[in-house]
Amino acid sequence: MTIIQSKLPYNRNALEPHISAETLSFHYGKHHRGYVNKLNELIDKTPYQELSIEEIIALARKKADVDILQNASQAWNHAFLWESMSPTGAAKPDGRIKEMIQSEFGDLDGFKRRFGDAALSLFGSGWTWLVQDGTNLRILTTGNADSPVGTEMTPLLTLDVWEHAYYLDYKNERKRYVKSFLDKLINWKFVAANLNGVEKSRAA
Ligand code: MN3
Repeated sequence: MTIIQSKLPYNRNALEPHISAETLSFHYGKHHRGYVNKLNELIDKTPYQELSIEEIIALARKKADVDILQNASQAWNHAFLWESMSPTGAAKPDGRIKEMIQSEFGDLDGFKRRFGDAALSLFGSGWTWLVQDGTNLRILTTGNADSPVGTEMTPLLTLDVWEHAYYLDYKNERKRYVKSFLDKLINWKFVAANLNGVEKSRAA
């Protein structure tokens, strides 16, 4: 089975002015596509070919197949990133996710502070995550291509803090990029839909 790159769920200029069409064109069309293509090369004529993207990640982690793990993880992480953002992302969390945020972080601003601090404190390249861990919410960072996929935690939201995600628009100002994401782009409907880890296999 060839891993197919997931569709971008909006137009390439849909996140402007926060993320430019140029950034999204490179990020989706070159970086994300590159990981998917490389993964397909690596798994060609191997037992990995029969597996879903999540199964590939789990098996590659277990067997320490680093190249496959990194490219599969990056493929999955980017598909999850596109869904984590929305052109109308300013909508606030509601219902169960709102209650969980209040109980873990005090309020939405408390969540933004903690998530922002995590994203800014990550040295070098990686990802910042909101995950569900049992009945609790947690904020995590993972270096380079790593991700919580295949662990007991359920990813709810992610932000890419590799420089390629923001350099064209924000240059070295990761803080302004993170603030735009937190204030303008988070797809809270997607976050809420991920609660409880409804099992679904994603495209890459
Ligand atoms: Mn990226």
